[in-house]
Amino acid sequence: MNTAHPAPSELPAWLYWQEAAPIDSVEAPTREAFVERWGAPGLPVKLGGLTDAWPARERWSVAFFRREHGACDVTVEARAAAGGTRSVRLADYLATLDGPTGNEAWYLKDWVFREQAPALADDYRVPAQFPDYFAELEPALRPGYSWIYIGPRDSASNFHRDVAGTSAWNALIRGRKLWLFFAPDEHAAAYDNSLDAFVRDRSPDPRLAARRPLYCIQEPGEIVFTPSLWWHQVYNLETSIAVTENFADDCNLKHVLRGLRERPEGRHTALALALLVGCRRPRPIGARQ
Ligand SMILES: O=C(O)CCC(=O)C(=O)O
Repeated sequence: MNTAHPAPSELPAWLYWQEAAPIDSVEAPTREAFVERWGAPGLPVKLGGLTDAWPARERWSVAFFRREHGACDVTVEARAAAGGTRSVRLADYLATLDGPTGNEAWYLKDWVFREQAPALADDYRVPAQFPDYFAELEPALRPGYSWIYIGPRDSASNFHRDVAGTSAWNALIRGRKLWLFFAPDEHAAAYDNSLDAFVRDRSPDPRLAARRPLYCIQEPGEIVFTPSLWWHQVYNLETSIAVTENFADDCNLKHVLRGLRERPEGRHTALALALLVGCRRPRPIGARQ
């Protein structure tokens, strides 16, 4: 008699894609190994062992943000598109996190904390796996792609791909997140930001339903790498606090240069980036000085 039971899925039962395939998950690869296996081919991966020494891992909690930064004004967004956005004091928003969830889950996304609370940047270190050309530009030319995300259970990001062809690392400090990734293949041309992979009680849009996304469940301390051009959406399975940065490196440079040039405010940054990288690259022997 066969008594084997299938392992219980770690995916929530309401998710349409119970057969989604997990992304790779590894402990602290070297930069070289990261580039070879995930950075250069442009594949998502979950990385452990990179945040253990960060002060954020100890310090950052809902109570910490309420106490230390509660006076900041922030903009939060409703899960339901019709809900729109509203401006609130951070302390007032944090006080609601244990309240109603579902479609009323307001999400603090893309908080540009470096403007209001720059000291928070001292609580983490950009991992060596993610050297960033933007960090080498003059401050006025850096696009400033560093954000904190705080949201209650059942809050979620929109279906999107990242700004200006950049890639991102996202470190979860508290909570649990479910990520879905849709590859930048021929189907991706039909996607747009109005899609929602996290609908319940009905099938998602046919443009998504026929695909088999990749997924991961991110636990505290883990970093998720999202390569350029991958469509993705993220769902907070528990109240979550995360910090994320989008960057330019040798693996995504051509996408970033194109992406920045398409944005009026990105043209100067694209030029500075091209000059920086051009000066850095070795010239062929015999090239004119
Ligand atoms: O953590 C999240 O909710 C979304 C993160 C994300 O998708 C992003 O930063 O692009």
